[in-house]
Amino acid sequence: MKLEEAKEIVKDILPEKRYIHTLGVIDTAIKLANTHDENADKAALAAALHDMAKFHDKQEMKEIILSRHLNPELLNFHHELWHAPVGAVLAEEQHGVADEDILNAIRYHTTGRPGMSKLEKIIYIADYIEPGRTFSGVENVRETAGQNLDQAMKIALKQSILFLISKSQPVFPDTLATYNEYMQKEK
Ligand code: DGI
Ligand code: FE
Ligand code: FE
Repeated sequence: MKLEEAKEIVKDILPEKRYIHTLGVIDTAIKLANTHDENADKAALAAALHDMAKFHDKQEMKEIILSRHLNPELLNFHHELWHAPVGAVLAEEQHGVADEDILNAIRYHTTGRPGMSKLEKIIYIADYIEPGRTFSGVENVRETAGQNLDQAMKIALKQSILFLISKSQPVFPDTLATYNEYMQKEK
């Protein structure tokens, strides 16, 4: 699929604010890909589609999680987490995206996972730092992302988990496992 085609698809299904966020993620992902020797076309396509299921019907998402045998643990957590793995299913099944790295970048953009590829890290970070993000701490990750993706992941994961804890929210196991991986290896 071409980037322009992906943009048309999400422009139709996302509210304007979310579409503008998506454009910010595309732009940021292309820049990070160029800086860190990743394929910028793949980064742009993954970014364009990353939130495609963000407003998908909750019941339909539940059915997709069950019927495609996705991690059943998802259903014990907030439905906000479902749009990432469900988005990967829709990208593959409805739009013919076959590149496993692109699908994984969509699938794990919210929680991360241990052993993330460079593309997965780029989408995770681009989602976190795109120009529309203004929360406190975003600058820490913006400043670092151009130099060192792993360092940026470390900061983003730590801040995300602290944010969830400050809201007394449960933390999904993949998010904790990713955090642990980054804090255990010397990066
Ligand atoms: O879809 P976006 O808003 O662009 O960003 P995202 O895909 O990173 O989703 C962020 C939302 O997901 C935010 O509301 C916090 C929530 N979230 C992320 N990780 C976890 C989580 N919520 C819970 N309960 N547990 C998590 O581990
Ligand atoms: Fe998302
Ligand atoms: Fe997003």
